[in-house]
Amino acid sequence: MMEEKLKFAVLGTGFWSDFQIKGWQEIEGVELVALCDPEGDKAEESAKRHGINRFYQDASALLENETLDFVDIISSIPSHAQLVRLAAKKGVHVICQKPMAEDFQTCKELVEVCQKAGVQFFIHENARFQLPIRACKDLIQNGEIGQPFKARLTFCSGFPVFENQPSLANLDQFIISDLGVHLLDTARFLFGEVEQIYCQTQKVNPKIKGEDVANILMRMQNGIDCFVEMSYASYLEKESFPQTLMLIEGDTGSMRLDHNHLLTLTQKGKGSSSWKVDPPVYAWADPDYALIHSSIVACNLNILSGLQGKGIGETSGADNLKTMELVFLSYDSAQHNQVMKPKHG
Ligand code: 89Y
Repeated sequence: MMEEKLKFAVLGTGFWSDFQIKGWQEIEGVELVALCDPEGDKAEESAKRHGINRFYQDASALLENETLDFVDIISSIPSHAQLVRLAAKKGVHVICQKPMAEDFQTCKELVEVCQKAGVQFFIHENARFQLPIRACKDLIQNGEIGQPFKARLTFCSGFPVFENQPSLANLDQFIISDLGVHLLDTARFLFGEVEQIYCQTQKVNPKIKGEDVANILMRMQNGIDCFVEMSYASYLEKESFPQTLMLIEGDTGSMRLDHNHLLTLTQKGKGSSSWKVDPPVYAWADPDYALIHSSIVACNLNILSGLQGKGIGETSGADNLKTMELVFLSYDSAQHNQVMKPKHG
């Protein structure tokens, strides 16, 4: 017998939602039934672009009128909390874009609200689903570099992010909450939880509100030292947006993830070998973001398996709380020039 499709609505129809919707349309087992955006004709225009019949300006009206299994919240960061609460109250499962909320207290509250309402809560945190990052995790798990003791994750770019996403320029907290959240989650995915964290930030671009450079040093619970560096003020020989470059060292070897998804494995006594780990490129992807856009599909598939009870959705609200704690501890660390220790890891 054919399985019933899970019906869902998208809340928020800005720049990112087009790709998120296309990502869902790659996947069987779900049906997008309605869209909502409070701003002008945005929901109607998005509905036309994606062939969806029903659109709303008011999320409460949408939740009142539609029979849904879940919502995918792709709206502005300040609106996440209210929309998560609204959907949970209606007994609808929730997927919410990263970063979950503007402060840690609210993140904790949202996880609790969903738990109490008996609805599943996932964060669309897609970086850990990038194929080259998965390939590195496999190499670590297969023992190819022995016991890792040191890692560097680098995302330093001069890509004009504010052209496509102008709202990023107005965030009081910019690069760690928008981008660092991906890198910190990737570090947790690869190396486990964090013992302590120290961060320094800078604002180089005078036209934006928040910080655009952050350097974060973490000691992981298993003893690995992990340095995470990010910048949108870096004009480098090779522009690598939107790739996270990595160097991971273990006691019998190392791996380097380089530009154009080139992975190099070096093993003691055996030398080095390199190969490409290219992600699938979808026709609808923006070429500048193709790597991220392919990870949208992989992330959605994982969340869907969680919603259907077929597998474990890795990026549950409860799991993502640990990533969000690192985001806010990074800001605290930079503000007070202090090493911080997570409580929830
Ligand atoms: O919003 C950000 C994200 O999630 O990936 C890259 C980005 O588009 C700009 O930093």
